[in-house]
Amino acid sequence: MKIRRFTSVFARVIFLLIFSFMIFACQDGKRKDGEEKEEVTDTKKQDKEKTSDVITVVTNAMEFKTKDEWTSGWKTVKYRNNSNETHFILFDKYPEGKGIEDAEKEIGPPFQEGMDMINAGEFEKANVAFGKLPEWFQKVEFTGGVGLISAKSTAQSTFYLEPGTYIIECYVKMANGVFHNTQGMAKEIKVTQADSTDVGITADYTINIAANEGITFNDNVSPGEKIFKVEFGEQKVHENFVMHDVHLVWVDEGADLSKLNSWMNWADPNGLQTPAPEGFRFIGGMQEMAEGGTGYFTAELRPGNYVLISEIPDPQSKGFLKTFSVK
Ligand SMILES: [Cu+2]
Repeated sequence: MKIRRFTSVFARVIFLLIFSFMIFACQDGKRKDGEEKEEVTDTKKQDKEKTSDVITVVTNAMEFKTKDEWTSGWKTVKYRNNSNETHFILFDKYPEGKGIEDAEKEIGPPFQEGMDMINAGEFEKANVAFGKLPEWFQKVEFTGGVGLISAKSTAQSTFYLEPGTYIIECYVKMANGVFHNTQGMAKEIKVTQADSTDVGITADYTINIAANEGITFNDNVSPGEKIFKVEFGEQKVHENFVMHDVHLVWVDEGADLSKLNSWMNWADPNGLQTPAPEGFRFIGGMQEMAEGGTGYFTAELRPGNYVLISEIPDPQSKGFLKTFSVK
C-alpha cells in the first residue's frame, strides 16, 4: 500500500497588507527516481566553455521523474509531459537547513487548512490559517522553471540555479479541484556547487516583464524553433499571492481569449484547473523569479496567433496578456 505524506508546502506569507503564498505538496514517499539520466547536448551552444547542462524531467501521470542531485549553474530543463493534463514546473529554493521534511511538518498543515478555507469561501479563516506558517517560509525564493505545457508535449526552459535545496512543483488543479502537488507533483532536489558556466544560448527574441509595464514584446516573429529571453524587471505579489511569470500559448482561430484570461487565476474555482480552456495550446514559458533575473525558453513556432500571458488574476487588465502573430 502506498503511503502518501505531506512533503512540501510552499507559500509566501507577508502579513498585514500583503501576504502571499504559493503551494503545498505531498509526495509519494516510496517513489524512486533512480534511473533518470542527465543529457548533455551541444545544440545551440558555443561549446568552447562549459555551458548549460540539459536535464530531462518527465511526467507520465502525476509525478516528476528526474535525478535527485543537480549541479549549480545554468540548467536547461527539457520537460516531457507524457500525461493527459497540463502542467508546469516551478523551482522553489528553500532557506539553508530547510527541506521537504520541514515543509511537511511546518508548512503543510497550515497551508492545507488555508486552502480548504479559500475553497469554502472563508477568506478570513484562510488568513488565520496562513498566519500559522513559520517565519522561514518567507525566505523561500522562486527561481524560475518551465511554463505551462499541454498534455503530450515537451517544453524547454533555461535558468540559473544556485547551490541549495529546491522543491520543484506544479499546482495546476485536477478536475476535482485538488492541486497536483498534493498528488505527487512535488520533489526535493539538491543542487551542489559546481564550476561556473556560461549560459551558452543566443536568444532570437526578448520579452520584458515588469510590475508596472506588464509584458513588453514587439518583435516580428517568424516560424521555426525559436529561443525567447525573458528579462524580469520589478516584481510584484499579485492579489492571488503569486508573482508574475510568462507563458507562451498557441491560439486557435476564433478562440475566446477571455476564457484563457480567467483560467490563469488559480484562486478562481475553475482557474488553473482541468479542463484547460478550449482553443489554446500551452507550449512553455518561464516561471517567476526575482527582479533582475533572466531566463530563456525554446518553442517550435508555426504561422498563426499566439499569446504571452502571466499566471495572475485578470492578466489582460494589467498588461500581462500580449498577443502576436507568427508570419
Ligand atoms: Cu501539474
